[in-house]
Formats: sequence, C-alpha cells, structure tokens
Amino acid sequence: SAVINRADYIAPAYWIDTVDLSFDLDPAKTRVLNKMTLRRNADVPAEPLKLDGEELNLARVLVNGQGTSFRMEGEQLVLENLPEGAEAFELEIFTTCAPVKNTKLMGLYVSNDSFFTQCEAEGFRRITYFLDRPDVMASYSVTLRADKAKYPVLLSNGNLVEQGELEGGRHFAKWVDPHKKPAYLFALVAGQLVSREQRITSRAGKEHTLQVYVRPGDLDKTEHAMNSLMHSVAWDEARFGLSLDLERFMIVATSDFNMGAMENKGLNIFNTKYVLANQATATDTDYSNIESVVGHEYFHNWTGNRITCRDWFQLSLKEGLTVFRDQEFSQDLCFEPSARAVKRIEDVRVLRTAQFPEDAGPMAHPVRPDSYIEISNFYTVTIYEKGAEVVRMMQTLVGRDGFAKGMKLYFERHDGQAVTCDDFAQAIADANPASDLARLLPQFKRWYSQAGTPRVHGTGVYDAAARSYTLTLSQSCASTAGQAVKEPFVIPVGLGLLDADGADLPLQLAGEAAPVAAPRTFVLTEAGQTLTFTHIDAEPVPSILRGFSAPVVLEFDYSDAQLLHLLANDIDPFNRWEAGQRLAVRSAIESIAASACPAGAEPLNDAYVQAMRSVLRDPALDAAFKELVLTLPGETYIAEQLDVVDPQRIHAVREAMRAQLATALADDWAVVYEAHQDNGAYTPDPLSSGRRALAGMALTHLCIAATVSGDSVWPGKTYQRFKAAGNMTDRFNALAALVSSGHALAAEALPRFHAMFKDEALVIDKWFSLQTGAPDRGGNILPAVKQLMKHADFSLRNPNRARSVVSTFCQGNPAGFHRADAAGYVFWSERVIELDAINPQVAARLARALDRWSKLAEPYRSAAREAIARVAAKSDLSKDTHEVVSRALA
Ligand code: B3K
Ligand code: ZN
Repeated sequence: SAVINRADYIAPAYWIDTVDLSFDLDPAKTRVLNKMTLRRNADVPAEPLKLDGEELNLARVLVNGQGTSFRMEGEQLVLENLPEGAEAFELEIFTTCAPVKNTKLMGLYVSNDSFFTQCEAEGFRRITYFLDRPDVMASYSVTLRADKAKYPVLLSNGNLVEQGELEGGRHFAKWVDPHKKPAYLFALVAGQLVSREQRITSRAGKEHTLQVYVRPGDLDKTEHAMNSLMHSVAWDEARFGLSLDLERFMIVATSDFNMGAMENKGLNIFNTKYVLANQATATDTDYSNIESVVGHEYFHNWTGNRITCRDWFQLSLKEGLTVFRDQEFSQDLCFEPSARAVKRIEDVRVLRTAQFPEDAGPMAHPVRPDSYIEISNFYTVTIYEKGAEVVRMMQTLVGRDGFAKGMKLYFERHDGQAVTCDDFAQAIADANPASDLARLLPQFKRWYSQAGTPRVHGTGVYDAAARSYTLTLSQSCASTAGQAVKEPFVIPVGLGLLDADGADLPLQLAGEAAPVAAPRTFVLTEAGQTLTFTHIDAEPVPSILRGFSAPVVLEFDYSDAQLLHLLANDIDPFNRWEAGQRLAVRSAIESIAASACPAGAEPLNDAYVQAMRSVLRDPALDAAFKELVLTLPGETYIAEQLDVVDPQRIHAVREAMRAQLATALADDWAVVYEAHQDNGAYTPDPLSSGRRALAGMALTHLCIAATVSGDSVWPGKTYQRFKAAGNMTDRFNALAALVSSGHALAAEALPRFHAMFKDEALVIDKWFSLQTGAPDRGGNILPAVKQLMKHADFSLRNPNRARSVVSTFCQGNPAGFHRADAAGYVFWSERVIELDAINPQVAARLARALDRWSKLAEPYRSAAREAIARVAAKSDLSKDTHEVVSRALA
C-alpha cells in the first residue's frame, strides 16, 4: 500500500468555495447531488482536478451546466478540460451510494433504521466526489429529502432555514452552515429521534438552543449529557473567552459508532456510551466519561473546527490540544484540590499504561508523524494523550495566564485557517516572549518530531560538611524506527526536597541570593544537568517530577524507606501515589524473578502492607485517592517494566498481591466498607463517586479474603448488595466483586443481571466485558469468550459489542489471552480477519493486541509472531490492518 509522507505536502490545485448538497435518502440507494463552485489555486502550478471518491456510483458530471469529459485514476475522478484562468466555475456531480451495505461505518450508513455519517478522516469521499483534505474549507448548504414517517427528523450542520412537505409522504429540510469547514466536519442525521432541549444565554448575552437527540425511550438518560454540555459552554467562555458561535448546537447518539464521538460542526455525533446515563444504568465512570467526551467534542468547536489541521500529520494540533482542554475542564469542575489530583493521576495512568507501550512498540510515532499508510491508524494515544502532555508542558513553561494569552494570539492569527503544530507552538511562545518556551522553542518542538519516551535518570548526593544536596539529572531516549539518535528534550521537572518530618524544604540553588518557596519547576535541557541546593541540614528525600510534569520515565534509586517517606508525607499527591506504585512494582518484579509463585505466596513486605493500612485509616485522605493508592499497578504496566514478559507469571504474582492485601487488611476493608455507605440521593460528583469506588474495592477484597478462608458472610452480603443496590455503580461493583473473586455466587448473579437489563444495550456490553475481562483461572476465560460469542445478544457488527467481548479479552485480559497453548492467538487472528471484512477500523485496533509480541517470553513469543504472520499473509487485507501487522513484523 502507498505510504503518505508529511514532507510531500502541497497545497491543493483548486479551492472549493461553496458546496450545495441534496440527498434523497434511501437505505438501499441514496442519491446525492453535489453542486460546487471551484477556482484554481493560483499559488501552485496548474494541475488536473483530482477528486477523491470511494464506493460511489457515478451517474453524471457537469461543468457550468454542460457535460464534460472525465477519467478515473483508481478511485479518483479526474477532470482535465476545466475553464482556464482565475474565474470560478460550477461543478455538478450526481452519484448514488448504498448506506445499508456500509458496515465500515465511514461515510453515510444506517444504524437502527436511522441515517448517520462519519467523515473524519476520509469518509466524505464515500458520500460524494470531493477534495477530501482538511485544508479545503467550503461553505455548505444541505437539502435532505426522505420519507416523513420513517425519518421525521432531518439534521445537518448549521441552521435550519427551510422545511416542508413533498409528494408521496416525503418531506425535506434545508440546512445552511454559516461557517466554512473542511469536509471531515460534514454531518447528516435522519431518523426517528427525540430530543431534550435547553435554551441558554451566553456571557456575551447571546441566546442558543442546545439539543440532545436520542431514540425514543432514551430521553430519561440525557440529563447528564445536557448538563455536561452547559458546563462546557460556560467553561470555555470563562477560561479562554471562547463563546459558542452557533444559534443551535446538537448532539445525536447512535449505538453503531467506530469510536467515542465526532465533533461535526454544530451536529456532534456520539456513541451512545458517551451520552446515555441514568443512575440505574450508568456507573460513576460512565458519568465522568460522558462529561469529558461531551466537553472534548464541544471544545473542538474552536480547537479543530474554527482552526483546523492543514494536513492529517497535524492531527495532534487539534487532538492533543483538545484533550488537554477536556482534562483541564474536568479538573476545573472539581471543587476539592484532592479531586483535581485524582483526575491527574487517572490521566497519567492512561498515558503510562497505553501510550508508553505504544511509544516503545512497532507503532511508535512522533506526536506529529512523518508518514502513514492509513490515517485512521493514527488516532492514537500518542496523538491524543502524549499530545496533551506536550500542550500541558507549554502551559507549565509559560504559566496558566501566559497560556491563555497564547491561545488568544493563536485565534487572532489563525481563526478560519488550516494550520500546523508549528503555528500553534509559535503563537504560545510569541505571546510569552520572556518565557522559557520562547527561549527554547526549536528544542521544545522535538516533542513533536521525536518518537519514544525519554528516560530521566536522577542521582542525589548529600554533603553534610557543605550542607548541600546535589541532584544530577540526565536524559536519554531509546531509538525508534527511523530515528536512531535522539536529541535532548526540554523537560520541565517539578521538584521538592522533603526533610525528615516530611515537610518541604525551601529551595536555594548555589548562587541564588535567597531561598524560593517550594515547589519549583526546573527545566532540563541538556543531556545531563546538576542542581546544587544549599543550606540543607540533613539528607532530604527528593520528590521529582511532581504532578508528572513531563511524559517521561523517571529513574531514581530510591530506598524503600525513602519511598515510604514520600508515600506518607509528600505534599504532591501525584508523587505520593507514585511512591506507592513504585513500591508495589518493586515487590512484583522481585517475585516475578523468583522461581515460582506458589499458592498463598505473599509478595508484599510488611512495611508496604502497613503503609497501605495507614492510608486506608488516614482520616485526612479522601476516598478516591485511597482507592487509587490501594490499586496495584496493572499487569500491562508491570509488563512494561520488564525486559522479558511472562504474562502468566505477572498475573499469578499480581493475584497473590491482591489476595495478600485482601487477607492482611480484612478488618480494615470491613470498616472501610461500612464507613462508605451513602444513603442519600445518588449524585455522580467526585466525592461521592470516590466513596463508592472505595466501598466497591473493599467489597472485592472482602470477597477475595472470603474465598481464601472459605467464609461465606461477605459473599452473601455482596450478593444482597447486588440485588438491593440503588444505583448501577454499587450494583455493578458488587457483581464485579463476586466475579473477580471467583465466588460461586457469581453464577447466580450474572444471569439475574442480564435478565434485569436485557433491553439496555450499554449495560449488556458491561455484562459481556465483565466476563471476558475476568481474572483467568486455569485457562477458563477463552472457552467462556467463545461461549459468549454464541449468545443471542452477541454481534461482531456492532463495534461496542465486538469490543466488549473480543477486545476486552485480547487487550484487557493478558493472562486469559496469552496462553501457553497459543489458543488465544489463534482466536485473535481469526477475529481480526473476520472483522477486517466488516469494519477495518475496528479490526486494526484489535490487531494491535500483539504490538508487544517481541518482549514476550517463549513459548508466547514465537506463537504470537506466527499468528501475526498468519494475518499478514491474508490477501486483500484492508490498508488499516495491513499497516498494523506489517509494522509489527518489521
Ligand atoms: N475527531 C474524532 C475522531 C475521529 C476518528 C476517525 N477515525 C473524535 C475526537 O477526537 O473528538
Ligand atoms: Zn478529539
């Protein structure tokens, strides 16, 4: 397949100024009339017009109303005899397509008898012939015609300007978008939908209508999405002075969707998973995900839509920035500082368990990639989450106000344009000329160009005679494909030094006249740098990379005692949590290295268990933070710390650690459980969800302890809780406690849960994934997965369902998946091939389950490679899957 290179970018030979689309919607054969005005781009050499198209039936092409000659070059429509000169001309193209056959869910498709579109990145070409690239921005007007009874609601971008009846029971609606946009932001929706509506007045005094459209029957699950949308509108005005630029803003939910949601101008289309919630069906996690995703898509209205990407290599321009914005939004909605810290820890956990492995594996790519085969493969944690960290570091270097000034300048310069990551960084730096960012900009931008996770190595030396503490920091970054040597990065390092009482010492560098109150941020720019702190009376414990101030791996040879000191005292909640994680990883690695992990093994040392007990009992800490500290590092995260990975051994050790925490702290878990019962009305705020999370964790440990001891009291209580719970979070946590501890009552609770929620697709997804992601016991999960695929509710065609069964198993259950008999890999290769024929994007995501095959111990390693080779050998693979498996084998 053809490789697209960033260096080959050239501006388009033509501009498209206006697009007038008419749709006659019919599932089997939709007719699309596309009337455009175009003009040559005088800045580039004359070229034929080459329009992208995919799976279209072409009926007619007219130029200025006259028939014209054209030819096909692959799937592109090529027009050569176009009017000369700078004059605009009209091009009219008539095509048809078959939405009901569209299983890729790109372009125009049918879901539950309604029509939806998905155009990013290159789906618009599946609707009509077009210059399907983000730097071609046009004004759109759209007329939709359809059967009125079947499709009473007809939506597109912008404002509804006309609607009415047509013959034969049909009707029409005409929409005009007042803003120019690239084709990837086009959307239409038609079907039987109902909406929740809210009128709001902006700070600027303008009135807007907000709408959330869902299927009839789901209206009682739209309140939280609407609240999240209202909060988003208010936040972007307050924090960045960015107001809603449309009279009407719509969100529509569909249950067939390849990813989370899509920021089409004025008409966001969402996976139901990120819209629908009520306390009976959604968990606290669902509520908080909905808030982030609604925020994220809304914030794209400025960062992505008003200013878009020049080309797809610049994807992080909008995605990294918008993830940063949604993270800040969620943090700003927290009233308590501790809740902000919890959000930060959760975000870092995602980065380190998903992005760090990506950066070290075959799909490693810079935040601004240099090449791709299929752009859909680059909607990655690197573009999104690492991209957000890069923006966060800019904010750290210029300060919060400086960053807001930078955003203002960015919009002054580029509103309405399609730009690059360089343009963004330049605006932030130019608005802060005296900042470290401005001084270091070219070097800072290595974060955009160099792939791989930098490692920062620290050593500390205390000199009692000189009363000084010298911290030496050095950085390195392993080579990645095509990038053998890495230049040093600009790394902001949040730093504090703790004294013996756990308090932060004032920080005074040698040469500085006076101490500066901690915390401070130092900027590491060299391969190695030394900081000497003076007036230090005793050896301190350094707290480095506070708040996770840069997306790096920090290596520091802490003693257990030092980590326990940080865990007990650090004023930085992130590093406090991190100290506990380091201790746990250390014990895990020691046990994994030891010859065997017999049943009843106790990998954790007493000091750690004691520290966990103190955390659980600490009245000053809130529940959500305790839950994070008590959560052991995941199996995937532990695997990344090892050179050779035996997933079975990691699982055995981590399960032994869980059992040990369950048994050793049994009395505390019981107290914690009883102390975190809320009897008031359900609210999904961070404090109450933290309490539910900790109570749920307690229940799981109590059930695990009971399975060890054979006691039946807590499993019984858990089953009662499962039956009587007043909200999904408590109910699901109880169910998960039974499943995760492997208690016999799970076999009674699971069918009961299914029967209770058989008509709630999103809950049934949870029911599937709870089982496919459950701890493997003697290889029992794969047979269960195969059995679940025969369930009447299973379908590979629905992405949410396919993910809840197949991806949860292959990507979320390492011990179930990596079997010595290779049956997990055989299953994986069959599913990848099967899905590839239906939906390449979903298949290519699943294909990445074996990204880290080369780190595996034998016999896994060879068997995994063989399975990848089997997929790669399949003829007519999609570009998507082909790119993933060929990179894995390279
Ligand atoms: N921009 C979309 C992602 C589109 C993915 C296309 N394969 C959602 C988001 O990031 O907000
Ligand atoms: Zn996005």
